[in-house]
Amino acid sequence: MADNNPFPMSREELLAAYRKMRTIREFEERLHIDFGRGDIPGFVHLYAGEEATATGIMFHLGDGDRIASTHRGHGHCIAKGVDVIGMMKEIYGKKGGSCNGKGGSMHIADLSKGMMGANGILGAGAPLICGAALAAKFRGKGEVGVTFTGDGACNQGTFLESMNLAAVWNLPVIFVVENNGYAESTSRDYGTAVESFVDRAAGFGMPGVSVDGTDLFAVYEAAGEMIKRARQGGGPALLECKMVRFYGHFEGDAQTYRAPGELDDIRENHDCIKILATQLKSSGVVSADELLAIDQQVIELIETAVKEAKAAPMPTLADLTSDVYINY
Ligand SMILES: Cc1ncc(C[n+]2csc(CCOP(=O)(O)OP(=O)(O)O)c2C)c(N)n1
Ligand SMILES: [Mg+2]
Repeated sequence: MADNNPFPMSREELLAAYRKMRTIREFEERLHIDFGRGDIPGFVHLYAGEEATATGIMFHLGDGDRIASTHRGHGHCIAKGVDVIGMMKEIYGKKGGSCNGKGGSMHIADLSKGMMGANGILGAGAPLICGAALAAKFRGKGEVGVTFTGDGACNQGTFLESMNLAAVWNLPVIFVVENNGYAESTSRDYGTAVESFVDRAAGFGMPGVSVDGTDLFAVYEAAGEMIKRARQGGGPALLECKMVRFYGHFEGDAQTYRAPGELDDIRENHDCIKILATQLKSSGVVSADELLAIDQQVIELIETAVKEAKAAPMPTLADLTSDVYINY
């Protein structure tokens, strides 16, 4: 393999990033199939297509850094290090899941990993992360908070109020706007007046940058600078990541609002994993065989996760009242 690495990550980090992205994709593709078979209860929103954003950002975070996620949160969880088998059990509604099967897809949380929770309420992650960032500021260890918000949810008052609060209190928060072009079936341009979400950052006195969210390295570098600045007391920033989603808003969405050929174009020309794999192979830093080996290991991991999720017991009636209140 060539010594000459043109990427902003080491060879080991490149392989780890590829593994994360493939794990998210395989997890989501499998949920798509299993949900279609009727195996999964509840509601599921898939993150497939958006993997480069979660991975590029989370690479800079440790367990002490907090994130607040969205209704489309599986990718954030996996990138932040939440156990994949526990997540699969959770989505199947089983005991032993990340929240013992009582949360499901939209409430996966793991505080030991700094993952404060997926969230079914649009715009609710932003005020939560301000609280976490305020605590981090008082602790003084340089920890940061990152909140993810979709292009639709950015129009919620909670999001805008949180940006103001974070700026006034100089909190270590990164507001990540995941702009996938749609809020359910409403296109971004129909629901939002500004050209770019970055235009809003100046209105709250913070820097903002817009990147191609399907480009792992663009996300990685922009997030890295903002996170470093926040750790050093520089305050909040906004990062817009423009991206695509491979599936409908939710599983079962007929997607009649898509233009003809739109999905084919997305899969063909805007697949962040395909783009990364091509870059890695053509640079000579990573071989095709190394990537294939990772693909195989990821497929086996997800197969194991599904088997364990199916075999795990359901929560009992007695479990209904546990974990409701915290004991001090
Ligand atoms: C406060 C609130 N209003 C409305 C909804 C219903 N809802 C769920 S997802 C969604 C669209 C979100 O779009 P966006 O923020 O762009 O995120 P994406 O689904 O594209 O990731 C809506 C309107 C909700 N969950 N919460
Ligand atoms: Mg959206």
